[in-house]
Amino acid sequence: MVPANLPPQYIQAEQRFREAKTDEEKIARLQEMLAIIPKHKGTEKIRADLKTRLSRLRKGSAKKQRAASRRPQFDHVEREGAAQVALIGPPNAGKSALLAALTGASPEVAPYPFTTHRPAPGMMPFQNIQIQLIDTPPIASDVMETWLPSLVRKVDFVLFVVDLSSDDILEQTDTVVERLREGRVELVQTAPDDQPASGVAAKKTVIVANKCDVPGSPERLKILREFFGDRLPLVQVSASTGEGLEDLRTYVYRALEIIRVYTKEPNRPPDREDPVILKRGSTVLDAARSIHKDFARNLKYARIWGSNTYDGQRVERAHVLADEDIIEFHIR
Ligand SMILES: Nc1nc2c(ncn2[C@@H]2O[C@H](COP(=O)(O)OP(=O)(O)OP(=O)(O)O)[C@@H](O)[C@H]2O)c(=O)[nH]1
Ligand SMILES: [Mg+2]
Repeated sequence: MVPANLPPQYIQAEQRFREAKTDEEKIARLQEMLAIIPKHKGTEKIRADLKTRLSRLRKGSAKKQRAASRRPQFDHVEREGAAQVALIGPPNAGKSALLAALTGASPEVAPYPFTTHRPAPGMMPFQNIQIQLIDTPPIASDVMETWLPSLVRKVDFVLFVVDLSSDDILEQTDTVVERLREGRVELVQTAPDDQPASGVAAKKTVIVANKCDVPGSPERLKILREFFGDRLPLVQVSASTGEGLEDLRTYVYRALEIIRVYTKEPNRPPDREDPVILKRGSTVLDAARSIHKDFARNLKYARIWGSNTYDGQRVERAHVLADEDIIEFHIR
């Protein structure tokens, strides 16, 4: 007998379950139904039934996973722009909404969890450069795409989006940290320069506390800060109202530790449209190398216009460049 008092969210989730095509999607939907269904005597049978279906699907899906190496692995997104940054986090935190707000891309945003299934890139403008952001599927205690940690390993920076409208914010945040750790990715405040190809990868991360527009968010932010504040830096934003998004762009640019350098030819103005992107600490020689290796070999000296030099100052190959320096190469 079906009890008549199932909430409308459950009926909707059930509808989505029926529309689900892949096993992973079905698993996610069943979990959603289990999370929504009221827990009392009247729903006991349904819950037991849901659990059985879930465990059957999981077994089947594990078997399929072992068998099918043809199963798509989305751990690689073609790099574009000045850097690659991943948006990760628990279900429904607003990762896709943030991608849309920051890049103008239009991923699927929905009021229920487990909406995103594949990495979706978009380009975020910052001043005169573009930074690639990648939206990813959610991480929860029992759902994480197998390829996700490996995608996170490859990015330059991580935006760890958490949900200020959720009462489970601490638990959700912890779960993401733990699950990635199992995937040998450690989210850290500052990462060392040289990362191992295998083993644990330390990824520079900021917690982006999203939905700061909702009631109760200041209190949840405070709790979040208490528990995670000394491990990871934290910024608050709202993808809905746009609050904090401009600061977030600047934050990302600074965190990437990159500089922009403009090249010019003698007696010509510099090209400010298309800067050369270099790691902070790069030298004149590094800049020449990034343009062409012959260029580096034949480089005699350079002239610099910028904040740390006087205009047109002649510098040697080992001179360290600053953000927005203009550089004129002189070749033998
Ligand atoms: N109030 C408020 N709601 C938001 C904000 N950002 C996102 N939302 C809502 O939160 C819900 C989930 O947003 P999504 O962007 O789909 O979340 P997600 O993290 O991509 O979810 P998954 O793909 O399922 O992991 C949607 O209903 C959004 O409209 C925000 O800043 N404030
Ligand atoms: Mg999403």
